[in-house]
Amino acid sequence: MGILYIGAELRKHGHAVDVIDADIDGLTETEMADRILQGEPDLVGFSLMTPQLPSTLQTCFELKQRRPNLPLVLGGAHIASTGDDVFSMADCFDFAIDGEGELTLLEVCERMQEGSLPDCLEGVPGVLFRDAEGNVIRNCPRPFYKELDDLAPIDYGVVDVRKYKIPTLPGPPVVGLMITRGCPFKCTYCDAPITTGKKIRFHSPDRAVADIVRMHREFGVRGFSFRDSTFTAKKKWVVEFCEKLIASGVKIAWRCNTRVDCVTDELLALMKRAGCHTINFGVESGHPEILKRIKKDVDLQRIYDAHKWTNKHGIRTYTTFLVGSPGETDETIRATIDLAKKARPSMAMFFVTIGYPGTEMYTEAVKEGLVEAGWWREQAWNPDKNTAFEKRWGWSADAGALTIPGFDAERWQKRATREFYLRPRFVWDTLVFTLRNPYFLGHALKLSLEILPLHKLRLPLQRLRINAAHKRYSRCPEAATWDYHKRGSIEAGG
Ligand code: B12
Ligand code: SF4
Repeated sequence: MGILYIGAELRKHGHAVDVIDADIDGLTETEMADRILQGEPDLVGFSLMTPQLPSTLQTCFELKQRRPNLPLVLGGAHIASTGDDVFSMADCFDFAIDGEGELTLLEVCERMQEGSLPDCLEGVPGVLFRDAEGNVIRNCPRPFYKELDDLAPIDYGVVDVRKYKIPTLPGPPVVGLMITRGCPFKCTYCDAPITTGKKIRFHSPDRAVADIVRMHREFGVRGFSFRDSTFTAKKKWVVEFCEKLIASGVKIAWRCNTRVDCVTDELLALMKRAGCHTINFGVESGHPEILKRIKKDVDLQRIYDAHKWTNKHGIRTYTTFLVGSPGETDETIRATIDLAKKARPSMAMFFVTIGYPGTEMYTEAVKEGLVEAGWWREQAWNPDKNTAFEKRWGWSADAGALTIPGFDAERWQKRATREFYLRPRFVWDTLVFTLRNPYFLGHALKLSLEILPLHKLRLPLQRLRINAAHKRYSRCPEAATWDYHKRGSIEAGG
């Protein structure tokens, strides 16, 4: 999504932009490099989260082999959380951008028209680069933008919007939107305040609604996924936004992420009237000690209340939990599973806790020997370890998972998923919902295939599916041992 915002800003200033979504198109690194070169670009930018590091470096490496002088730039959450670390891993890219990229990349593009790399990067805030002598230079950071409305609206015109969907929302197309940036909370496992700032910044409700209406009219978008870290952090803003959305008359379904202590019964009623279809509550644990330790300061009663109100208003709840946070034991995870069943979210996901770089949890886990320092340097995709669920959603990672002594996170993850989904209450709720909302049928069927122990039978059809997923997700098998420091020899070899 970040890259679509950057693309919009560049286009606004007259630059031609092409966006390739390797995840949506299921491209391997070589296919990605082919597609990039077909477009004959002057500059190529990659957006990467930590799990995408091996795959991105592999693509850069292939591009440098084939076109050594093509400038390549890295940006995104991984760079924001690790800074210049990537320079010590590889030199198959030219520079990197830390933080929000719209204005930084625009400035770089403009400088590149007059000067050449790397000199033209000197002094551009937010840029990290290697100078002519090979020293890594870290320019001063660029402050987070204060006025989001000054940025160009996200531009979905550069991708095939029909490919974007979320199985739990009516569509396609269903597109992502980021109406606010930043998060004031302090959850120890979360990277969002680092990558987007600790102070929350807002688009004006007028601008947000105008963007939605435009996308609805221009691309027929019916479903929106608001990816904001904590969408309802400021109640007054949400009320104004919902009222304006209702007044616009546009009929859309949307989902958002928030915390249980940032919703009220009254606010949820208004959100429902404005088209809110699903809320993703990040609950993480059902045990007060773990909640305290990960600095998710909410009390258990609030978790139940928020689910009760949300369900009452007919908004679906999609609730996420962590398995294997520091201090986790069989007893604390049992409390989490029991809470998940009792709170009755429409869907629940149980993720093995990962210590992402830059987070407080990472620092704590390294100190306590729960994760290896710099684990991302050695990571590789492990298609067999990720659940079918995660694979289909296109997001999966197992590197960086914490090792909690005496606790088997993977086993508990599977058990929690089975216990949650294989309950008569869940089956009944989902059946009723599917009968009322036929679009959900496909998803409900897939869900049953993934959750029921049927997959153990390895039906021929399923084996085909698993093989296809394997091909798609087993990107870059050599990544763990790959030596990306090969540009010099490539250049020497012509
Ligand atoms: C939306 C979202 C998703 C979506 C879509 C992601 C996408 N590709 O667009 C989905 C649901 C698919 C997703 C999945 C995952 N996500 Co996510 N996601 C987010 C979320 C909520 C918002 C990101 C966003 O779009 N922001 C809006 C834009 C404007 O900001 P941005 O992306 O940061 O981009 C700006 C800058 O980073 C920079 N930039 C970005 N790319 C580039 C590229 C270039 C060339 C340049 C110059 C600059 C630049 O400029 C952009 C504009 O200002 C963030 C949390 C948050 N609130 O920030 C987590 C977050 C980015 N996700 C995270 C993670 C870990 C994941 C997963 C790995 C989870 C998992 N374990 O499976 C997966 C990985 C997916 C994959 N295929 O590999 C972490 C990243 C931590 C890290 N160190 O990498 C975050 C920070 C949340 C967290 N856990 O703390 N995610
Ligand atoms: S988990 Fe949610 S509430 Fe906590 S810091 Fe991250 S985005 Fe904010």
